[in-house]
Amino acid sequence: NDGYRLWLQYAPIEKSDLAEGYKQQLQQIYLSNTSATMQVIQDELDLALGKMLALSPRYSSSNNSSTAPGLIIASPSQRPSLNEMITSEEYAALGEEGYLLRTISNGKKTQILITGNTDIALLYGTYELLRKLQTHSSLEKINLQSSPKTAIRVLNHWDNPDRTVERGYAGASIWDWHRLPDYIHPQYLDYARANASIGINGTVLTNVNANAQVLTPYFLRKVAKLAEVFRPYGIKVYLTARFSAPMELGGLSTADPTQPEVQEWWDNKVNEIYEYIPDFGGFLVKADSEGQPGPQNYDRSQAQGANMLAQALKAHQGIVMWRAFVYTNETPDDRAKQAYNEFKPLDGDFDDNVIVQVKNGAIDFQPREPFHPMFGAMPQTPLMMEFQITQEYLGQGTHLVYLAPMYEEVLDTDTYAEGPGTTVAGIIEGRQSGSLLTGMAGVSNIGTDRNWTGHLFGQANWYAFGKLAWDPSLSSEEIAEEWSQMTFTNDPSSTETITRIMMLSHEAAVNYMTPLGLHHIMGWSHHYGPGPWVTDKHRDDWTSTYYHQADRLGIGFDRTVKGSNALGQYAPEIQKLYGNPATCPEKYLLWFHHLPWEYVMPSGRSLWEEIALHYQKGVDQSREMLYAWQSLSTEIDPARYHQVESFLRIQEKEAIWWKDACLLYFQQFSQRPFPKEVEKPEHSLEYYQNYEPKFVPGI
Ligand code: BDP
Repeated sequence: NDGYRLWLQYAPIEKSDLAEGYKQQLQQIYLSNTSATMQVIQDELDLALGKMLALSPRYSSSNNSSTAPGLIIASPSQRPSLNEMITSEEYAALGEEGYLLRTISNGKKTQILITGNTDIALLYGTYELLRKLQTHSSLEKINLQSSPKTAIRVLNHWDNPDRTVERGYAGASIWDWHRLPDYIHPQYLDYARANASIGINGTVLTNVNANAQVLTPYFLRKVAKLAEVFRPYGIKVYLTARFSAPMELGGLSTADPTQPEVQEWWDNKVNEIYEYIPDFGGFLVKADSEGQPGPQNYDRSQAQGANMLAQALKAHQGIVMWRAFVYTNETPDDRAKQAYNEFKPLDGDFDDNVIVQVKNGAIDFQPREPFHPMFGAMPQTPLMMEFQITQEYLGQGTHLVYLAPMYEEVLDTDTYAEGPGTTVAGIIEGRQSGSLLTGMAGVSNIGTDRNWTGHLFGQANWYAFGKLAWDPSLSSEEIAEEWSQMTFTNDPSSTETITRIMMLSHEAAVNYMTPLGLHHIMGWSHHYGPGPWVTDKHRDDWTSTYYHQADRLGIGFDRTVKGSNALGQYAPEIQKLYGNPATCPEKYLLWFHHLPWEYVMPSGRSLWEEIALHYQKGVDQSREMLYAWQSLSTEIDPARYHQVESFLRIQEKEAIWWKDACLLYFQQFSQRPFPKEVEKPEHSLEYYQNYEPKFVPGI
């Protein structure tokens, strides 16, 4: 088992009574095979039931068949009698993508009903039923209705036309542009199945650092083919739009959004795209950021830039996802404040089909960040969440770090924007803006590696992202349990162990990388491994010293009123709570405060000691993860067991590397000994500074 089948393993169900019950229930299925999506449903059932139960179900779409089906998969238009069972209110509440899964009885026989308003809803419901089988759940008395809480649930591929993947750690891009549109790699279909199984309904095929070439007919033909493959699975394609494309492709002398010829160029380009792809989703745009062109080049606002594209897309129901990751080179006092300062004054200025895509935190996908202050600050603008699934700052393709607890932490945080209870999740669900345009984006961790994500547990991050995009209130622990059952085994004790490893992993990584609110102290450029000494680069805000500010007196970035006052961008309740080191959650302490080394922590220990002990704890936790996994050596198939085991050994080694490098570096300033619990560094600081890799493959 090389992991290719992801969470859709469909392992044979060995408990005979359970399997027998499922078989009885599922041998006769009502399904009217009238569309490509219904065919997908039937194919998936054939595959899954064949593998799990050695069952070839019989399908019928006759409403008066003599044997009553044990499973009915139908919308009311396919089976009008459903209207007698399910009220029109219930159907209305499901919306376009929601499904209802219910155990019903027709007098003599128990039946399972999967219904919804569209074929895609039925597909989602089918995957839910298969999940129940995969987790060996009872089919008696099911009664669940589920509708997505966000509308746009997209993967952002940072994939380039030459098949390199920016910050990709799992091989090359899965888009084989060269052979498209004539060759459909089977992986595209499995990609679509995997995404549909977790409710992902969109994919941005190309890198945010965009290449205008993807908008040329040469590429559009290929994109159209992918769109065709994904359509039956409810997945729309989107592209990144390079702001200067009118100059690069159209030969114009400007890309100024206020110039009619620029608007006209985009209008024509968009019309052309819709000729190739009638249900094209729209554009994702990175502008005025890290060298990307944008409206600032012409002294125009982000809203002017976004609205120009929005206008071109409007007639086709396309949308613009405009990124808030805007920061200029000369960030004067604090990069964390830039996006808010740029966007807040524009609240209400964006067209209806624009949604602003905001990273979870204000810096840049760090191992842990407090929520981005734009959440809650833009009541008249739809905001979508951008999480990074690829682990750029969290051990890349090598460390086991389950990201859902981090996503959950941000989603559950109260912004207090409109009084208590205005959580980040509520904002991205549109409860503040009232807009139906809502969404969540995840920067993809997928590549051509056989197991898709490089590290097998990277699959869990893709899975959890989809689940949380559908319902941001889900528990990361329950998602871990479910994923582990579907991916590895249903054995309760193994599931418990795997879930424990996963739930420990993010905190462990934060401890050995950036404890207590430290951030952006990773290796230069490739971002792998420790680099707290990174300084003197052409941009201050790309160095480590800019962020940790360690000196003889203390450490941390003062974002209170006495410092950059980035804290002033949050609601007064947050300002009060985080503004005082005594009440600021410890996990954000050095994010918001510069404190002396001898500062007394709630534990009674000094800040220095506490930092040192956190690094040690990260190392201890990485060992705990390794040993826990080793206890599963006879439970997991050898190939997957050994890959994860080797990676966990690397993780332990590198946790030590982080601890030693960071502590030796900070010790120069603190001038204090290590607490006795901390293992002695193996080498000198100089060694670590020279050891720093100059290049890490996979970028
Ligand atoms: C940074 C990455 C860079 C991306 C950028 C972004 O290092 O490669 O282009 O984010 O999100 O974290 O645009």
